Formats: sequence, structure tokens, C-alpha cells
Amino acid sequence: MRLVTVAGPPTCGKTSVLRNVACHLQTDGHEVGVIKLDCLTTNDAERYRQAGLVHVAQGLSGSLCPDHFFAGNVPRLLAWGKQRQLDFLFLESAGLCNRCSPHVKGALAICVLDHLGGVQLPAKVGPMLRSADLVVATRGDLVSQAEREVFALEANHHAPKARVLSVQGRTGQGTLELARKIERMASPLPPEEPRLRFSMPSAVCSYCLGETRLGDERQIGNLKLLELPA
Ligand SMILES: Nc1nc2c(ncn2[C@@H]2O[C@H](COP(=O)(O)OP(=O)(O)OP(=O)(O)O)[C@@H](O)[C@H]2O)c(=O)[nH]1
Ligand SMILES: [Zn+2]
Ligand SMILES: [Zn+2]
Repeated sequence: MRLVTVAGPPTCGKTSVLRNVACHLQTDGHEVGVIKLDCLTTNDAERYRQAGLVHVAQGLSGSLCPDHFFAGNVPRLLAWGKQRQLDFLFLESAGLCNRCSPHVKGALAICVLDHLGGVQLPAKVGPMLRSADLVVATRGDLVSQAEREVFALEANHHAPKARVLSVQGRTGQGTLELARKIERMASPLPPEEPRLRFSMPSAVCSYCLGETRLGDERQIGNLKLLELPA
């Protein structure tokens, strides 16, 4: 089975792109599964089903950090995919934290970014972009050719090893080429225990433990104080 992790900021076009890619791979005769992990709400599983995909699931992290929820579930999700004898398993993350990255060693890592975020976006996204193998830029239909080119240069500056591809999630334009790239680039998972590519932030503080009161006397655990100008 080949694992593909797909991360990107909320509403950047991950599902629109993935449902096209997964259908192309399915048409080629592959067994394809997609699991969406989100935070509070999603109807992505239904959208994947409507596109004709059979092996579909979704889960919500609720009060947990969605990236930690993602990492904690990877082994179970892999077992689910292997049990169904999938050729490809896509995991779509919530993409909410710019400090985290859900990408797994040995899996193909895709970062989806929206052209409309502007050329400053790649600098802000962090490890989910920097540790990606492929960068997919959406909503290219709404910007100029020059903007697409500058965006690709910026994305490559922050993810030098990644290939950048502009696709349109809504019409599916460019997603067949992307599916072909994924077929070439994704390898079967190695037999070793899966590992994250990037460590999560150490985030145990009063508020992780449910504190709602604000005040120095309430602070325990990790605390980082902002240095303000005098
Ligand atoms: N114009 C245009 N719209 C797009 C494109 N890709 C996606 N959209 C639209 O953007 C909206 C959000 O797309 P989704 O695919 O749901 O985005 P997502 O990243 O999966 O969203 P979450 O999983 O909820 O974070 C939808 O209304 C899409 O039709 C694109 O390339 N061009
Ligand atoms: Zn989605
Ligand atoms: Zn995080």
C-alpha cells in the first residue's frame, strides 16, 4: 500500500483536488481509500462518496489538537487500509497549525496551498510545506500567469526539493497530471514502524489542561512570554 498525506490550510481546495485525483487512480484500476481528519465539522467523506469512491472515512478531533489526533491515529488508519487491500491510502489533514506537519516518513507528502493566499503564504506555512514532496497550488484560475509563476518560485524557495504544480480543484484541470505524478512518486510503505517527518510542538501548559482563567498565578508547564518594546 502507498500512503499519501495531504495537508494545507482550511478551505484551500484539498478535497476538491483529491476527489479528482482519487477518481483518476480508481479509473486506472487501483483500489483507493481516503480518510479525512478534521477538527469540529466536515462533510468531506460524503463528498468523496458522491465522487464515486468506496473506501472512505472521516473523524473529528473535537477537544484534542487535530494534528496530535492525526498522529495518534496513523497506525489504525494504516491497518484499515491494509485490511481493505488498498493500493493508495490518502489522509487529508485539517491543516490548522503552521508549526505542525502530519507528513509521515516513507509516505508521499503533499502540501496544498491557495494561490489567493498571495506570495507571502509559503513563508508562513512552516513544516507542512517545508517537508512536502509535492506542492499543489489551487485557484490558479483566479490569478494571473505572472502571479502563478512568482507563487511557484516562493513555494520552491521554502520547499526546495518539492515539485510545484498548479491545478484547479473546481474544474479538475491539472488533476490527471497530478495523479500520474503521484503514481510515479509514491512508493509502498517500508515495513518499519511509521514515524512522523517532523516533531510536534511541546504543548503542555495550563490551557492544555483545561484552565480558562488568565493570569500569571494560573500558569504551569510550558510558558513563553512575549517581549514587548519598552
Ligand atoms: N475557483 C476555484 N475554486 C476552487 C478551486 N479549488 C477549490 N475551490 C473551491 O474552494 C472551496 C473549498 O474547497 P475544498 O475542496 O472544500 O477545500 P478543503 O481544503 O478540502 O477544505 P477543508 O477540508 O474544509 O479545510 C470549494 O467551494 C471549491 O469549489 C480552484 O482551483 N479554483
Ligand atoms: Zn477537505
Ligand atoms: Zn501544532
